[in-house]
Amino acid sequence: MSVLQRDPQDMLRVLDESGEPVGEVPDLSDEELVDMYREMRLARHFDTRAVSLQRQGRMGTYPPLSGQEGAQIGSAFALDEEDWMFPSYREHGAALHRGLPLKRTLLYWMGHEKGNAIPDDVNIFPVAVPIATQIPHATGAAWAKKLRGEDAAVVSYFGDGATSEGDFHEGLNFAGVFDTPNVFFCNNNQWAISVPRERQTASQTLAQKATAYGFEGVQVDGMDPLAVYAATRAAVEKAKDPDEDELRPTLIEAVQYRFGAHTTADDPSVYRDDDEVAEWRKKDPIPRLERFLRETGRLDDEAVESIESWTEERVATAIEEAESELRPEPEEMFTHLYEELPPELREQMAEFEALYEKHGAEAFLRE
Ligand SMILES: Cc1ncc(C[n+]2csc(CCOP(=O)(O)OP(=O)(O)O)c2C)c(N)n1
Ligand SMILES: [Mg+2]
Repeated sequence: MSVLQRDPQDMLRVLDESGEPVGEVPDLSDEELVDMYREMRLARHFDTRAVSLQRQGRMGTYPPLSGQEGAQIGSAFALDEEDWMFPSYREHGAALHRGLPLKRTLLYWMGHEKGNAIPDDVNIFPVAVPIATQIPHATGAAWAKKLRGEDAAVVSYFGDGATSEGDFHEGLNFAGVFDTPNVFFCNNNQWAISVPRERQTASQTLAQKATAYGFEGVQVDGMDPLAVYAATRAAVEKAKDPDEDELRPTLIEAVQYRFGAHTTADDPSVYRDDDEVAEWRKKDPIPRLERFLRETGRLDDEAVESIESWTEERVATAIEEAESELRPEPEEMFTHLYEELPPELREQMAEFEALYEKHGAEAFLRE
């Protein structure tokens, strides 16, 4: 029986908090399992460095992902080459697995348009900052895949807060009716900035919302990368090759926690207790997978050390590359949205140019 065929309130688990298997370990090679760990370590290290760059004034703003590596890397691992990813603004780890260079992610958060230029061979849509807007986009893209007879699944990522938006309902409802190859991946990290999960919905789970749209919804331990992989893999396979009595879409609710602030512009200590954070830190996906890999003889001190130096080097190189790009000119903020600027933006640009001429570059560019 598929791991998706379960009560949406019965959370799927593979590893417990100490890394002991409590469910069926998915069929991944030793190398793949170690790579999963390696990428989670890379995402964590990237995150730590990115927050510190922002604090040093070297980056505009940044949404941290620490705590969410299991959900991001575990799910991204489950995609095939031809599949597509529609991210929110926090999916740096998932995007990294898909082949988006770290340098691009850094440039994006440094306010550089080049950060938005996704390489042609990387099947990822640009970051969506407006909450839930990527969900109907993903449904549309999946519908297009189906109409063209292309065998690909479309995974969209969004938060618990996004489930309160109309776009969430519209995207999932349409997907059910048109039976599109979508995987709706909800990162329930317990908070939408300062709004707790309980204030989003009176439903017991977010996964159960799928029942109303007519397809499967599964709750998974989002800090257990192997459970996340198992659920996402089953959903991706079903999206492309459903049984006769199955609908293609799935809603996955990955239950997890963000250890850090919502973004570097947020101070979580004003709305949540340190005790809560400490409780969730015990579920940290990285030591959990590490213990499992060590216990099963797939990882040792030497391998961990080499992974650590590899992550440090890769992140340092990406930072160097991103910082060596020329800073964008301020008027570039007008130049990339439209082929032809609409009149009100033309006016704003002219106004900006006049101010720039009057006050000079120093007034606009901080060094
Ligand atoms: C349409 C829209 N409304 C409000 C905002 C402001 N905003 C940015 S992030 C956020 C909270 C989103 O929470 P959630 O969906 O749980 O995602 P998380 O940040 O926790 O990953 C809000 C309200 C926005 N970006 N877009
Ligand atoms: Mg959230």
